[in-house]
Amino acid sequence: MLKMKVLLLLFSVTCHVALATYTNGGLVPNGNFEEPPTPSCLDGTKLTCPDAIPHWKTSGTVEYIKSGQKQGDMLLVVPEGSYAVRLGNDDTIKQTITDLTPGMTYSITFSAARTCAQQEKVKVAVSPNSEASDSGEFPIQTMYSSNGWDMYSWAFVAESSEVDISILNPVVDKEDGACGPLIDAIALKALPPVRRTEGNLIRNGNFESGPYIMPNASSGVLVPSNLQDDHCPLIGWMVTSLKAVKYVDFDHFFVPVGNRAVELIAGRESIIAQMVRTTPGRVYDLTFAVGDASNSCEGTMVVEAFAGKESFKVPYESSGNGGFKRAKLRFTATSPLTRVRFLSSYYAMKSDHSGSLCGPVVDDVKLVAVNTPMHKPQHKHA
Ligand SMILES: [Ca+2]
Ligand SMILES: [Ca+2]
Repeated sequence: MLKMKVLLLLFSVTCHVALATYTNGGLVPNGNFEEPPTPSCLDGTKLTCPDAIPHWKTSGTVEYIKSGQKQGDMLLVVPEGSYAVRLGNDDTIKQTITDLTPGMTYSITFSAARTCAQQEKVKVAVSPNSEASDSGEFPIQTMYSSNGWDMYSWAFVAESSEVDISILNPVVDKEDGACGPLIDAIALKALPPVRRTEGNLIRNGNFESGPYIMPNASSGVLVPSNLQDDHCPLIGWMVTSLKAVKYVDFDHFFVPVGNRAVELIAGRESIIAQMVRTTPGRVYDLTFAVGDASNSCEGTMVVEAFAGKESFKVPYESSGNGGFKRAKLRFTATSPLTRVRFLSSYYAMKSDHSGSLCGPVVDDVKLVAVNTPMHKPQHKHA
């Protein structure tokens, strides 16, 4: 009997571990490249075997870069620990991730640093993938953080328990191969569906469900633009603008409510949006918090909130030290689907002379139907 109990306990523990893969997020095996390549597979910094780095497969002339290495006069910055890889033209790194839950959405977070002034791009893809040419593309010529590298995120739905994740450097034009981006700190996080909380028609209005943020990374995570719904790691939301928004955490920033919020870092080019089911003629209140992330982003900021055709400007005076105010937009829905979106009217730059873009923070978004007798839907006779 006791043996049976022990076996059952072991079974449930094993099941729990298998189901809990990446529940709290974390690096993929050797996702930070700190486990070194086989020495015989290194020619200077160049990897000469496709399986030189433990857990990874590489193609092309991927380089293994040590922190402090020089490229001409430039000191190469490694995002995490002491080592990272550099992807030359058309180079790819790939890993097969196991024990994923089919049907579950996962976010990928990775760090990238450009090594030249030219335009650089990084592409992320997963396989199996029933959609053709369904990959994420990340332009990395705009640096948002002041330490020389940024964290990027993307999401995918696992179509199998085993998924190949590839990161590649597509050739934009014939350029210097030594200019390829440095890649480091590749992590995953499971993003289960987020239910609407009672009365609130917005999903994930508090932004608590989003991409993994490395505990020691103080720069926030970029959520790139123009992602299709199933690739946006901010569950429920879309980034519908040309530029990214930044996902910020309580450990390193001021966050109005809970542990996560969104910083609109690129003025009118940084837009988050969500489609909400509404009843035409019915009155709704859109409420939200506007603040600053305590990241030296000072001055007058304005957040514009849109609900369908209605819009509303919320000014916020930032001292750069954190804080927020609440705002409310009351509107009458004119359509069965209302697009709620937020943008920042102005561009802002940090006052720390880093030249980094920054902006207002949006959090705690709620859309609630208002029961006012004055605004009862008007029933028209056909
Ligand atoms: Ca590393
Ligand atoms: Ca929040």
